[in-house]
Amino acid sequence: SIVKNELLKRLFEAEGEPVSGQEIADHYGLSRTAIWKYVKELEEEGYEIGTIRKKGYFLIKSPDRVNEANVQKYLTTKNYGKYIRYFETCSSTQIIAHEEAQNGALDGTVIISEEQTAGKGRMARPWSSVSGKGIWMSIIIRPTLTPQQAPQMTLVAAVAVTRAIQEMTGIDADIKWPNDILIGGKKITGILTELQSDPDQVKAIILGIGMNVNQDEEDFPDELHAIATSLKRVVGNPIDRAQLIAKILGFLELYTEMYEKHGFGPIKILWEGFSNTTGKRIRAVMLNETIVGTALGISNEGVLELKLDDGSIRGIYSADITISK
Ligand code: BTX
Repeated sequence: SIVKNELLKRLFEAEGEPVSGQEIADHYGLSRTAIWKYVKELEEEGYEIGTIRKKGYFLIKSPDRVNEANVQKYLTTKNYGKYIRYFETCSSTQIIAHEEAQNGALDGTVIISEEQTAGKGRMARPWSSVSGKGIWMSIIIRPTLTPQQAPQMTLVAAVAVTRAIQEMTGIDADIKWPNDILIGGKKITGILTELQSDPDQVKAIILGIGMNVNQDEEDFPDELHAIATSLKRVVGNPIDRAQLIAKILGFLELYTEMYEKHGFGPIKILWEGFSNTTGKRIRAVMLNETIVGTALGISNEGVLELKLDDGSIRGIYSADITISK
């Protein structure tokens, strides 16, 4: 409810100082008991709230949740994250975001869930999304782009996520073309870019970001032990997911705007600085064939350029790549 959000906002802003329940009650024409009921609701959601007689309520501790209030208190964006739909659990934030986009959701609307029961990667592969440990979110972006420019949004997002990890932890992650972010060779983040489009203009990009943040080893299914890791396992201590989400949204808004205004050039430079792909020997598995070559880099269109052993150069639009030493 609006009043509950306002109460929470004031509690955050007061940073532990008391907030007058009476004042909020007066402002919304409610009774003090109504405000007290919202306090009780917040306590049920895991907030610890203290009371000082005649002065009001103060915030002791907020729960480790990536809900609207916890994320928004860190936001510095213009649009991204102004509207957040939050779920304790859902099938896939991508599915919900597609529906919301169809129903007219605004640019920068974000769907976040503590858990996904049917998280998905590319080509309907499953994405492991255990409760309360990761960032499972989909952002609805309405950029002025043609459908041909949309795949580059994966690279824009990869740069944004990598910058956010860098700011939050001091660690430089590697981007593996096109959509993986790795630390020490293990996957920290996957990005899934989907489209709603007219023939010549993108209507919405549904950008799915799945980030392993606070999982311990036993939180991953067996088949991922060799290939996945979390920020907590790398850094050694838990990370504030809400703050990290706000940072990702900040960089994403910045770089999306940069891409719209100045084209792919500036993004390409940033991307190449983080890429672990350029110069490496690559095996690219595509739907109908597998080719091997040396990665020259990405083109101005975001296409991966491979130099094959016969000297010819091939542009790869979409593939799963493995990198040899
Ligand atoms: P991808 O197809 O590149 O990678 C999927 C592969 O990654 C899986 O086949 C599996 O081997 C591996 N994998 C699965 N879960 C994890 C994990 N938690 N950590 C590391 N590796 C894993 C990547 O697709 C794109 C993933 C996007 C996920 C987000 S979460 C929010 C949004 N909602 C949704 O359903 N998907 C996106």
